[in-house]
Amino acid sequence: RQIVGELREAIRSDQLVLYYQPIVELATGRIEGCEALVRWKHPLHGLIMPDQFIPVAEATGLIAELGRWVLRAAVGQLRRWRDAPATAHQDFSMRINVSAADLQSLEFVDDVSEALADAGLTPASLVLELTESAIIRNNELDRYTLASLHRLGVGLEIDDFGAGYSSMGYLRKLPVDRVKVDRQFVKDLGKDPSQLDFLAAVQQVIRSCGLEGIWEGIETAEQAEALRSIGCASGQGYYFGRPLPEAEFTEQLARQV
Ligand code: G
Ligand code: G
Ligand code: MN
Ligand code: NA
Repeated sequence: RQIVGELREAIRSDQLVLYYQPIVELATGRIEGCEALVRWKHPLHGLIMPDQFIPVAEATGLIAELGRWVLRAAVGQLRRWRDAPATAHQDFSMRINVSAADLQSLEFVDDVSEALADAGLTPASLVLELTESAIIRNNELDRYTLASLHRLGVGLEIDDFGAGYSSMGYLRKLPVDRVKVDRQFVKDLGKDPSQLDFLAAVQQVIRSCGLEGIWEGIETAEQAEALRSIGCASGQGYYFGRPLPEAEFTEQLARQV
């Protein structure tokens, strides 16, 4: 279809743009990292959200090229923030969303490694977010890629945890270090008093597996405080900041340093 050609052209002519959403340390409010979220600045249709074109990219094989663009752009941005005195932040990490198809690509690990080396960044400054559905397929190539990425030293995070048919079993087996809990769990906070007990139990499971939890979809101060009160370390959501273009996010970062 026409959109496929346009998207290919968009990747090559830099019509894609990254927005950045803060990830915050709940105890202090400090921005500890950000998630890069891609948008398409279409010359005629304006800003197009990823749910409108990521599925197209995945269905047509363009996702590999798109993923490489996102990787390069995100790593380059982190380099710029590290170099600017106002934002030079020692343990600030960049997160990117990785598609299931990326794990199937034999070059993916080399792409990540080269992008980091070219930008002069340590692997630990990059975290890859992988959806449960991508991880759970659990085939040989995925396992090999995950193990290689883990060995390289980039952070590996399960995204949208609990959104699908989650299996607790894999939390202990996979070489991941973080779990981002799906926002539906936080959304239900306040509806029912037992929901906080439930979230505390989820948090315990994550901890007992030696993993770090990141809680997403935090939209109010009450939600942030409730999560902090049960010992959750990190959060993300509109309460702390919406995804913002480079200039605005840079201001938000610079303000706190
Ligand atoms: O950005 P939004 O705020 O609308 O994100 C919608 C969805 O698109 C999310 O599920 C997110 O994981 C996905 N997404 C956003 N940016 C990227 C990206 O760079 N690569 C991939 N594969 N998915 C992305
Ligand atoms: O699926 P993934 O977690 O990668 O993508 C993040 C998506 O969640 C983006 O579409 C982003 O805009 C959205 N998002 C981020 N914070 C909030 C929030 O507090 N509430 C809601 N409803 N959506 C959010
Ligand atoms: Mn994500
Ligand atoms: Na998510």
